[in-house]
Amino acid sequence: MRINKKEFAEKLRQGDNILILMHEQPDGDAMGCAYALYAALKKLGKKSRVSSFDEPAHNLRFIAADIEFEKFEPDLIVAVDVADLKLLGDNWRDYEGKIDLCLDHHVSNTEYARYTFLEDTAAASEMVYDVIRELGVEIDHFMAVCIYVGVATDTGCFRYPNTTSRTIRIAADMMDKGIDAQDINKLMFETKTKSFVKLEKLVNETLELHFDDRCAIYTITRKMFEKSGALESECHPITAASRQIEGVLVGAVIKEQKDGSFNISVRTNGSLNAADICAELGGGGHKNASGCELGGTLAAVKAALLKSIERALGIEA
Ligand SMILES: [Mn+2]
Repeated sequence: MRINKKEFAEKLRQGDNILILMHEQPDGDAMGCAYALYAALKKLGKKSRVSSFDEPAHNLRFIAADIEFEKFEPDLIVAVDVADLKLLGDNWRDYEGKIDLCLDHHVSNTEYARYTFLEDTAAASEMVYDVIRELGVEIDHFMAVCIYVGVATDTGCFRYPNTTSRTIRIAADMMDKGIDAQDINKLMFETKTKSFVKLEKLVNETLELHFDDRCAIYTITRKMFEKSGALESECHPITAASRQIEGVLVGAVIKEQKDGSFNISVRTNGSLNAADICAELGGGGHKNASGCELGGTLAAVKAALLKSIERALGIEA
């Protein structure tokens, strides 16, 4: 059932021991949402903890660094920025039918939770900002850092087409709380690990251009991860790079997963709909940023992806 921010805040108020779940390989928005909400609930005197299947990326660990969670049996389970239960990770079945609340900004949300608060915002952290205000909790420095990290991540540091004036107003509000936005931006957007640079070099060799150079595809194999020592959680800049090539309307990254299947990230420019491209392949997401997962050989996966992209580009088969 769909609920609004007021009802979402009300349901949170009813819980005492609240477990917050993030998707696997949590990104800045997932971390921002979860930890800002956690901090707000603590302010209300509730027990809370954040849980995720994977460790956050190296450049996001500072958020959780000083936090020690208490142990408790949850009476309320909340998922934030999680479009589909399966995105919780390999143990997703443990939570089947058990998610009470979901706060999310993916229009493809499968409404797996009892109550879903869904808006089409640039970052889910914008919604958490609203909820914290609805709860009547004052946003402190830590929450401000979390929310800033969230909105900055999902807007590519305020450059992606999903960025709205409201996103920037929220970021400005967080800066007024005294956060060092420059420091956070440097860590998140201007710093690469050496292992990532090695991975980038290998991945650049895989670039393929299709459909009169309007489509760019990069491939990342397990071997490349092994060779470079880079982590999966570091791959976001490669995904972003796929649509940065001049004239490219759709960029995609095909990433081999540990179980041999493939994770596909699709990014589009302008009016081309990435969610439509991924929906045909069983996935979904946002208009300019979506994803899906496919089994089979790399060649078969690439062929299926190209077919869907071809259709989106309106090319006759
Ligand atoms: Mn998000």
